[in-house]
Amino acid sequence: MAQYNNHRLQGLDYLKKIPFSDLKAFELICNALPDKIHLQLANSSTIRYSQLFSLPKQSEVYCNRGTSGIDGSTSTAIGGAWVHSLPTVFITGDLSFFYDANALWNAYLKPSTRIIVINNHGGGIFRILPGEKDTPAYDTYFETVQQRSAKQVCRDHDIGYRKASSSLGLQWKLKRFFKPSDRPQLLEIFTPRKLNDKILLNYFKMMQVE
Ligand SMILES: Cc1ncc(C[n+]2csc(CCOP(=O)(O)OP(=O)(O)O)c2C)c(N)n1
Repeated sequence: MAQYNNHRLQGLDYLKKIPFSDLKAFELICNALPDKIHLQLANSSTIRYSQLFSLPKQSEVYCNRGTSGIDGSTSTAIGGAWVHSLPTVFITGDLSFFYDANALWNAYLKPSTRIIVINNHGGGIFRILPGEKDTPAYDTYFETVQQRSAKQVCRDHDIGYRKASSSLGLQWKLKRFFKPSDRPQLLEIFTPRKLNDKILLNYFKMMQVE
C-alpha cells in the first residue's frame, strides 16, 4: 500500500508540472464533470485516458470497448442520451467524432447533451502505441493527420460551440459548460499532437521511479 501511494504521489506531482496536453485535458475534464451523469466514452485514447482519473461516483459509464470501433460512438451517445434520464456527457477524439458526425443529424438531440471533442489532429492512439511515428506513410495511413474543426458541424446542427487550447482556457470553459441550456453544447479542445504521446508515456515512467 505504501508503495502504491508513493507511485500515486509521484504521478500527481508529475501532473502538476506538465504543459497542456491530452493528459492534462483529461485531468481537468474529470475534475469538472458533474456528479450525476450518463457518461459515454469513445474509442480509443478517450477510454484509456479516462481510466487514469476518478470519475464521478454516481455516473454511469458506457464505452463500446469490446469491438473498439470508432464508427458509432457518437450515434451510441446520442441514442443513449434520448433514453437516459441523466444528462449525457460524451467524450470523443476528433477522428471518431468526424467519422460519425451524421449521428447529430436528427430531431432528437437533447438540450442537456454535452459533447467534448479532444482534437489532437488525428488518431492520437497511434502515437502512443509502438511504431515508426512521424513518417509521411505513418502520418497518412496510421495517424491520419487532419486539420478539421468541429465548429462547422455544430453550425450545421445548431449545437452551441466553444473551444479551448490551454489549461487556463479549458478550466474557464468547463466552469460554464455544464450549465443548463436550450441546445446541446460542444467543447472542442485542441491539444499538441506531437507532445501528447511523450507526456503520457513519461507519466507512466515517472510513477515507476523507485
Ligand atoms: C471503424 C473503425 N475503423 C478504424 C479503427 C481503428 N482505430 C482505432 S482508434 C483510431 C483512431 C481514433 O482517433 P480519435 O478518434 O481522434 O481518437 P484519439 O486516439 O486521438 O483519442 C482508429 C482509426 C476502429 N477502431 N474502428
